[in-house]
Amino acid sequence: MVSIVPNNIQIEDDRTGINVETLKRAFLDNLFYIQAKFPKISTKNDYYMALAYTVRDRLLNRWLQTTQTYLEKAPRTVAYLSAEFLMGPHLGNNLMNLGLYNVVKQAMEEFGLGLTDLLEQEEEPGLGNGGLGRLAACYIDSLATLEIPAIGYGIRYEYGIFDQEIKNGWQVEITDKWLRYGNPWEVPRPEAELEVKFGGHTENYTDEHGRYHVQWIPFKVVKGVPYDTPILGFQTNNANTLRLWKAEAPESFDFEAFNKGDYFGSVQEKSECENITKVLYPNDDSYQGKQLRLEQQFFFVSCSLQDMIRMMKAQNLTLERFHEHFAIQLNDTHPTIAVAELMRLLLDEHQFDWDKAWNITTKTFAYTNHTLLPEALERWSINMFGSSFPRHLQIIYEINLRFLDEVRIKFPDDGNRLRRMSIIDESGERYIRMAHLACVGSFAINGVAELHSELLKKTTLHDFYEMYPEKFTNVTNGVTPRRFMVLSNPRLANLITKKIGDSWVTNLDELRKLETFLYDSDFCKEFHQVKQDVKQDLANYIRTNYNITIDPNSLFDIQAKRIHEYKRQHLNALYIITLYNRIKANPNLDVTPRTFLFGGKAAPGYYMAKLIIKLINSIADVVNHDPDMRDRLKVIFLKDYNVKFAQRVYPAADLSEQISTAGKEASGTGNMKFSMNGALTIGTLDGANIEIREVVGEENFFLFGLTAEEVLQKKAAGYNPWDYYNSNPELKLAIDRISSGFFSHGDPNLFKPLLDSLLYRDQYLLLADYQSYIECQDRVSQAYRDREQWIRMSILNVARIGKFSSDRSIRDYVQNIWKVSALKVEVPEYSQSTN
Ligand code: HBZ
Repeated sequence: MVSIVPNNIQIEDDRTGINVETLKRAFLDNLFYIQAKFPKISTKNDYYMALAYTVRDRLLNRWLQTTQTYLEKAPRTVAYLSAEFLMGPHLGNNLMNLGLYNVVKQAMEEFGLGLTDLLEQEEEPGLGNGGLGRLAACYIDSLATLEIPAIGYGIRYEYGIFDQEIKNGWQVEITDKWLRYGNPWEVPRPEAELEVKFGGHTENYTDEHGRYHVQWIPFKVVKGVPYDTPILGFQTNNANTLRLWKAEAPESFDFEAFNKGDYFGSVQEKSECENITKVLYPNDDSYQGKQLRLEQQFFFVSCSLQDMIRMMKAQNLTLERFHEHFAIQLNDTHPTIAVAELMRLLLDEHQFDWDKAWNITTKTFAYTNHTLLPEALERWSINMFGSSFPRHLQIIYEINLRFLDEVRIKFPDDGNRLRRMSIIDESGERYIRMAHLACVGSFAINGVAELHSELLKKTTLHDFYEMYPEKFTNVTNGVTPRRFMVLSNPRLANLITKKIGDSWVTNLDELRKLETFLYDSDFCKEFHQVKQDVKQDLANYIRTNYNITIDPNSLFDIQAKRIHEYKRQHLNALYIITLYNRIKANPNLDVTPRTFLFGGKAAPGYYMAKLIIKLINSIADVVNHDPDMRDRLKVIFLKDYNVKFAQRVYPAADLSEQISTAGKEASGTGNMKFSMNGALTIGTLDGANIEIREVVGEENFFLFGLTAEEVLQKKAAGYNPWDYYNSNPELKLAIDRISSGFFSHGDPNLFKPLLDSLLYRDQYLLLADYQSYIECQDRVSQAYRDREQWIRMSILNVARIGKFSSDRSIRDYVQNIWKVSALKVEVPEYSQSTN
């Protein structure tokens, strides 16, 4: 293959060379020519930027070679549509993927700069809320590593998920100005901008052949500008693209006509256009029917579909084969308006007839569901939807009409079924049910863990399962071991590689080989030492940032995830209070010292979640200041839990809290990241916990609580939380401690909403699971005392976790859903010596 690097760039050129001397020269060059600084006046951020550009230069060849290869070969391509990509910092990941980590570290050291310091400087792109957004990030990592042609399409939010501060124990939200100092990893492509229409009305016309057509006359048009970020694979030349869309105002003639003579009005219109991609909605697992959110969804979906059509045209491919060229994955219902938009593009802009367009559309899309929580299912009021997307509303009505005819044929005389399945909810004010549209418009529907996929078929999507059983499948989530082991836990990664070689990084099942060393006392010692060292790192971090000293010999018990009642951080809190009460009652009690660490953001409008944060901080206040607790119990709420910080947290955990009410957590992915790093799990039979327990072995997993089925039975039988409160003295004491004002400076009202919700409703069955949980926690404390046995359980968790690599998940999608093939990219070699 011919090199596309300009031929006046030579081997060891400043932009490509990868030995220490060249890297140093390139770094100073970028500091000078990009940051316009010399060392004496440079800030840490200048150094970070200079290094980022130095690294970026070195990945461009792979990226552009990949683009060229895909353009030439026109392979079947995955388009992963997601309103969220929670990427985390890029620098370390790119260094690792380029194989430049160590040589760059040395180059920086020769300048007296610490690489870890520079890595810390990167402001992470927090373009997601939690699990769903991070899953998208893990998946594009694996797609590149597995050499699958793929594009990630999403939104370039100007403000990502808010930064969290804690003031007086309460969460305070701070705007995330992640672009403030520039983003060296993105390349704007203004030349590839597209137009997206909003509002207005439709008009019918008949063409010269007497064919009937519909035209959408929009109220406004917004420009979508793509910003591209390269996504490197590990140990491969393939580098895929993450293409995020930014909304801008057009300066078109039409647009000005709306604002004739009204300068301020037109500037206001401009900022209204740009509002579309201003900010990420900070809700996870709860839905808010805001028009702007709907507009965000349509905006990025329309840009992405038009982009795909444009690419096919550039490759001289006919749109009749759209579904052969692209497999589009819908990451939850957020991009589901794509079903209607692809229909519109084919019908109205490319003159396909309905049947042909529908055939293409339904062979293109596949839908991943991430939740069973009814409050999270998206539905848009017909009025709101129709006012922004009048043409799409017509198309959805037509899809529904034809769909209900199909249902009628398969299930005659079943009016209730028709009402239940209709894409339009007509039980009161009329709504569009996006999950129904996704099911009808997709050829595949999957849940994200085995239990979740089964429950989907049995409950939320039961009717659709009966209608289209062949569409349903499961793909259990996975996470990338590159970021969450190699990068975040180099000590552990090095130890593993020393024992079994490094092929585990791309073939995680190889970790099984570690089982050979289970009774090798030197290995066990080293393994333990790694954990202790990493815990010491976290302890140092906490001392520096919180001025609290924690003991690395205590059991690090960590619950890190979004705050939600179904995730039951307050059940964990009840156990802490129980331990506190026991020690107060018996100050000489022999307890296993524990450090309870929490991290996670609450949706700003979710009052109960915010109250849970306040409760944890209030308990921490009392516990950490009580001399009776010294060296036995510490509680810390770690603020602003994000990807960067998560990378410090997972490696340091002894115990991973995965304690959601069974049937509520679709999968969980933190559970996998903890386990990969040798934490043992205390968990319910929920989401992927079930599968984790299956592979690591039930003797290496702390199980408690009701099963999903028992939860349903209990509720059906008329669950009464008071029965548990009245019959369990430790539970009663723990709750009474809170309601007495003990943790709230005597104020009995502060936590009343939380306690009332537990005692009068307890939707998530905390009280029912309390006894089982504390008994299980007591078993954990006992087990931790047998150091050697604990280490072996921990090793087994690492050794058997291979299934939960996102590489396995992506292979599942590739084989069972997308039917795409890998396409290896060749890169003409420069001399790649690092010495
Ligand atoms: O998706 C999570 C599930 O709760 C978790 O169990 C699963 O492991 C993970 C990946 O499959 N769901 C989310 O994170 N959901 C959201 O963040 C969300 C964001 C915006 C919404 C709705 C949900 O409008």
